[in-house]
Amino acid sequence: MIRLALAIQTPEVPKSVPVALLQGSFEEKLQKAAALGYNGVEIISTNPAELDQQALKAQIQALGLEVSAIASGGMGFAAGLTLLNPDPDIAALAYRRLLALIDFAHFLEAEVVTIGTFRGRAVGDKSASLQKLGELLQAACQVAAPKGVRLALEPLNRFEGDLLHTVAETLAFIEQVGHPALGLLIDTFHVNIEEASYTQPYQQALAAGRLFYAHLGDNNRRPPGQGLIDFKAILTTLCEGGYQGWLSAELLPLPDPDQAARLTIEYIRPLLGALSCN
Ligand code: LER
Ligand code: MN
Repeated sequence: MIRLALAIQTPEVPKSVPVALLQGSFEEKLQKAAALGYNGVEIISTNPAELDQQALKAQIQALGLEVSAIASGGMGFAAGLTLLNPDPDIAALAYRRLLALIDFAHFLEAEVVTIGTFRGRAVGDKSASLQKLGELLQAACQVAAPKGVRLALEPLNRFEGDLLHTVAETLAFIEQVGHPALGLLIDTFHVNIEEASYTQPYQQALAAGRLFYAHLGDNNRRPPGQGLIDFKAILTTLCEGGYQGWLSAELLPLPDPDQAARLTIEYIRPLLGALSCN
């Protein structure tokens, strides 16, 4: 079954992440997600060691929610940490935090850790940077896989990254790294900028058995239905391709963080309900 989640940030993240949803304390966010009918939450964290993880897990479970993924989207933006950072001390700290996110995912029984902007930008030669990124992700996958955690690498549009924009090139990179715990996160917002089809990238990733996770946001990064993207076509492709993972709202908090969460589920639930596979 395809399940719905939304991205929320934990209290230790030092800044408001622009694509995190819901207002209030962390517990209030969880309550709102459950009340809106979401199946799970994608947790944006930058330093899980600062959290009372046991209490957080109890709150999540008490509400009947699951954790769809642990997201690294706050690392670069809010904590200044990127895996390819030109400062070796910062890059080393970023890698240690990636391992902490993997442990956090394991603790919360989340199957995925996302890698989007957290990879950072190329330092000098792009192929050398990709080589370095491949080595880091290979090493992280070796830690993650025995814990039942997988890494989902996200193609990013050209304005937010300079490495791996399309699904085809990200898939080729993933195949080259060659670890079964490394796969794709496809975000409709980036697809809309970089791809030539709304559906073919999903078909390609599914056919390769590498679609681990999906982000939802319209072309203007507002909630689905507030822009131009053909979500019915994308959901039909996912369904027909046998996708059994999460769809997670990661989008601008417009018109406000709570309404964006409500508008997303009000639009996507009926589309999902009409699918023969769900
Ligand atoms: C950023 O635009 C994004 O889509 C996040 O998932 C990246 O970390
Ligand atoms: Mn995304």
